[in-house]
Amino acid sequence: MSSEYNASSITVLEGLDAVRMRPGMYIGSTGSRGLHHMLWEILDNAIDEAMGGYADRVTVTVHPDGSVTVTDNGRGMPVDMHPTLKIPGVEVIYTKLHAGGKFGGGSYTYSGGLHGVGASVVNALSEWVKVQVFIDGVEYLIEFESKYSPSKKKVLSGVPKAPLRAVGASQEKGSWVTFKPDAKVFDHLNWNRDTIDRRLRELAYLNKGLTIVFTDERLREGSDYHAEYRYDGGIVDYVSYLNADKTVLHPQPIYIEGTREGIWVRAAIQYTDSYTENIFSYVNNIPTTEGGTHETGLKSAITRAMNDYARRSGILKEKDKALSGEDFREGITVVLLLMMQNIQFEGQTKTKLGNSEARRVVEGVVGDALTAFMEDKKNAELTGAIMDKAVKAARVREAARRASDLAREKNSLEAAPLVGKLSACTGRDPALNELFIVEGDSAGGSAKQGRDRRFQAILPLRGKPLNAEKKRLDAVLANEEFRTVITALGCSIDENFSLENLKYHKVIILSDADQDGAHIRAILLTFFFRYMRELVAAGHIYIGQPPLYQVRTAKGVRYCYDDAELAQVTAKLGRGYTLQRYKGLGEMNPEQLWETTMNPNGRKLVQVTIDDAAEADRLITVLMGDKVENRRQYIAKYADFDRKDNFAAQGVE
Ligand code: 1YM
Repeated sequence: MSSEYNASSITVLEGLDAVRMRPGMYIGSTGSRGLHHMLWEILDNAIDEAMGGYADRVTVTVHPDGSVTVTDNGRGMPVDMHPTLKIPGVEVIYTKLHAGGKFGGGSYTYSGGLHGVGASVVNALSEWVKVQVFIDGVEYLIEFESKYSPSKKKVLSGVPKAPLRAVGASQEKGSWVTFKPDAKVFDHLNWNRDTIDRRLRELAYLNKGLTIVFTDERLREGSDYHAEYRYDGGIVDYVSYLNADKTVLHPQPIYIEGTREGIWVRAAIQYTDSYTENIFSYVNNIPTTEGGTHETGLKSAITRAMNDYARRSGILKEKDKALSGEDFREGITVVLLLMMQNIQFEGQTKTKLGNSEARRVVEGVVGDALTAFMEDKKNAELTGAIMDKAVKAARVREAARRASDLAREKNSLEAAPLVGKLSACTGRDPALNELFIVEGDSAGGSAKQGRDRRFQAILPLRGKPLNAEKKRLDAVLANEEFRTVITALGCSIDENFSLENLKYHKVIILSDADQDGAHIRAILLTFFFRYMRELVAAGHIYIGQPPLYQVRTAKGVRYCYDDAELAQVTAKLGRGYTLQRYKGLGEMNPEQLWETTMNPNGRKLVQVTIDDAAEADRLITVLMGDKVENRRQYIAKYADFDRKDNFAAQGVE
């Protein structure tokens, strides 16, 4: 961060028209995701300023008209003239595509920039942008707008309304940016408070000591939503937060920090008494949901350092086999954060780190730190507890393997017969095929008769599957209901999971609209999340929405999917209708079930996505874990919990 900025260090590539022509290429979509990317771009610049050590406070304010203000209290964007363009630095940043010290290297050593497209793209796709810069007691202002030019017969985007000017004296310092995304570009301007809130909290955890303030002014006057995040413990606080509803083996997470080959590594690790492993990794503040080289390095480090220790200390005798990585990761929660240049993303959703040097560096930093930690007499008790847990995990795993030959079983499940359970479809294209997992035999029967057998397969669940949250893999595999699901899907589970072998690209959970149905749905989601997370991440899991009511009149029938719709429909009809409330799927005959719930033309499906794996994990722990009191409180707080769960629900059909 030592290199001096001046306007000449900004490299200039091209103008803004290209962005208007193809917004999707620059921000991914013009839907909700693209809209929020606009905010992340501006926010990135503010966070970068804080990461450089120049700012300690960032604010985000959503206004009622759909505009958003982002501020930081840093150095302020450059206002001096660019030597060749002869316009102020701030104007270059907002009007020239790819302008920014970010791309020249040098000043922005660790710039995240998920999309790297920057402020100019936001300007190009906004109706207007207002930039205020506060430097040395002076406030500077420049405003941009996009508007139709009759002479050029096109929209000119992001044009300065007037040259940058000093508007007066001010005690502030830093940069303030207000922008209103163009309603002609975006499908809507509905900012999602939860999405913003979660991202800001996450950023506060990742940037120790930074204060992030969020205000949503869209509520009634005088009742703005207000949140303030600041974590002086950084990712250590983050891990404690993630484990708040679990029973931990040690109160204080293990903290590791180090820099090698220009890559900065931080990790916080804490063991719980659960059986699942949870690793949340980030590179330059960007979540790497699909993992990648840094996670591989982390895992190798843990396995190697802990096995070495087990040997040295005599826990493992000469004749003993080394413990497996899984054994050392049972019950672990890790937050791993890297800062590095030239990040390469791979994978289905481009959230998998590909840089090979990251693996080497993380393995080195974490391995050395863990070894030192375990050798330290102060940590003898915890080290012993970790070793005990791993040895126990290995023993259980070994016993299970011997009893049922687990490893082979995981693979052979695909071939196991499903006679009498699955009603397969005739089509052979997984991309078109749908699997309905249906609660109960009677509903299963209706679904089987009502379906379009060319692409719809039916799998009725007889009993309640067990709660995967409280069980190890061997118990999950021993469960009849889960075995059928795994066999039907064909993609195996856990370490053996392979998305390519998935036989149905839509997996639709269909359960009754009652407590039991909600429970079965939660159990299935927990299972998918714990053992087939990629399936959820790739958007293959859906929740079917059967109607709650049938309203019959002389003219025909209407189905209503919730109470609000029912109220609307009956209000319109006045009198002269009969109302039937469906208590379960089983009450519908095959034709009705097809018409209301299965027919792709007209049915409602809710797609289950993981926007935020860390938050989803915390929620599953609360809802499916052991701490009954926390669950009670949570449910009391969010009465419609199964809609608010952190699998973001998106209506798609
Ligand atoms: C609310 C958004 O953009 N803050 C911000 C941006 C910059 C600077 C400071 C900055 C950076 C540097 C030097 C440097 C940017 N500068 C550039 C560019 N907040 C917000 N605060 N002086 C000021 O990197 O050396 C791009 S962003 F291009 F000038 F380097």
